[in-house]
Amino acid sequence: MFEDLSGKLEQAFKSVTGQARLSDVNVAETVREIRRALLDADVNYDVARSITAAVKEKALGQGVLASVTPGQQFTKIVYDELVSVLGDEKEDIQFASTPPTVILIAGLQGSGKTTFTAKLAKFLKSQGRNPLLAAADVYRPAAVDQLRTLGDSIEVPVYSIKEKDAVRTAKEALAEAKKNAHDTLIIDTAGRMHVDEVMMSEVAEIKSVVKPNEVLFVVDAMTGQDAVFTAREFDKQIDFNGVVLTKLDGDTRGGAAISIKSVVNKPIKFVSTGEGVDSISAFYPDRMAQRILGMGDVVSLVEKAQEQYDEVQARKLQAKISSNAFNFEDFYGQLQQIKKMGSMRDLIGMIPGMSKQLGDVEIDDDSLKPIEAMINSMTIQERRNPQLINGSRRKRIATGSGTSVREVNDLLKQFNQMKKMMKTMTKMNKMGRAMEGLKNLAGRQRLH
Ligand SMILES: Nc1nc2c(ncn2[C@@H]2O[C@H](COP(=O)(O)OP(=O)(O)OP(=O)(O)O)[C@@H](O)[C@H]2O)c(=O)[nH]1
Ligand SMILES: [Mg+2]
Repeated sequence: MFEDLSGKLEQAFKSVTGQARLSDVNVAETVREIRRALLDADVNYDVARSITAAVKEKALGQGVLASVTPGQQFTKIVYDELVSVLGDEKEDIQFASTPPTVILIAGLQGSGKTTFTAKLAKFLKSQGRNPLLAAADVYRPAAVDQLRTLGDSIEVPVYSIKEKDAVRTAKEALAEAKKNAHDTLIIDTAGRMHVDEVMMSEVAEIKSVVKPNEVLFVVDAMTGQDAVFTAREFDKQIDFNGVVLTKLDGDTRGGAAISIKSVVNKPIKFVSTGEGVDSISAFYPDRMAQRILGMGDVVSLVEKAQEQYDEVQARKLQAKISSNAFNFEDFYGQLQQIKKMGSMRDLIGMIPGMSKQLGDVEIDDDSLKPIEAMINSMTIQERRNPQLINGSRRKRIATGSGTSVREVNDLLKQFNQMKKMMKTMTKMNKMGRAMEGLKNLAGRQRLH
């Protein structure tokens, strides 16, 4: 699904991945690439523009999250924007408080209405409902048979009449549903090649007669911008409640899926991904956005980092590092920060490719414990002013923390090295560097 779009977006994020931080220049370039990718995918022009404008604003307005790359941060910003454009929350069918719930299915010819009618019936049946189908497509001779065959295969009854009267079929089917205690009636209607008067007036008449709880507009996602145009015309006249996107299994570029909610302001409720009666699923904006971006766990990684991120603290830290005032108190704060994010291995493992790179290197949270213990055994003055820590103080700290003087010596030595390194690495991702220093430290501590 949407391979082409996913590939192009990934390419766009790659261009910022190598950068140490988000700047005006690389944001503008990446945003341009994202817009191009969206337009190539046949996303509505205004929708593409509003997505990229929002992405740009957020990217420039956000502080750099210390523990993720700019590329990952960018992916998350685009993800949030896509989720919002796709509708934020999953939207359900509105069921009637007094049954039966009436669902009217409408759309252009060949969009997948009849197939969807059966799919929805099966879907609702599996949730314990007892549906009846109405064959209100009375024009195409084979239409009623098609629905009957589908109904038989899922063991759901189909109501039809001999006369070619769609409105009467719907009306009688409703009476039948009430009589036989069906809690759901799904009405399949005829499609036309184009949105025209005859079609509209018939659907409108059925709507006024049976007063459906839900009018679903079925649209073939393969038709791109045409689908969005049809939906808008349809909505003006029929005022539907939700959209069903079909044929998402095909070679669709994604434009209709991404544009339709913004243009029509009606939620996508279901998607259909195949010809079989089981190929139906409720529509989840977040899952769809994740699929479009093909981005694995980057979202949760950035979310975690964001949760813990405190811009003010990060700035303070940066200032301390550059003025060489970074001390054990700051270091301890960083340790706690890392601990809050979960285990180091979890955190690093979420970065694509990193788990493999780490290979057999053990990053053991336990290895941080002696370091913490040693810092805990320092007085506040010692933490703020590590050069105070002379021989006798080292001995006291070792005893207090259950470590050896040698370990305390190592910690102090490595802390000084790390401090120097952090200072020189101003161009690099600061927290990432700090973590690396910590990793070395943790690794060496374990050797003792
Ligand atoms: N690949 C794929 N094919 C689908 C999907 N939904 C429907 N189809 C196929 O599309 C064709 C048209 O489906 P129908 O359900 O008959 O469409 P319709 O809107 O009822 O068509 P009319 O009644 O003629 O207007 C059929 O061959 C279906 O099998 C889908 O999600 N994926
Ligand atoms: Mg049909």
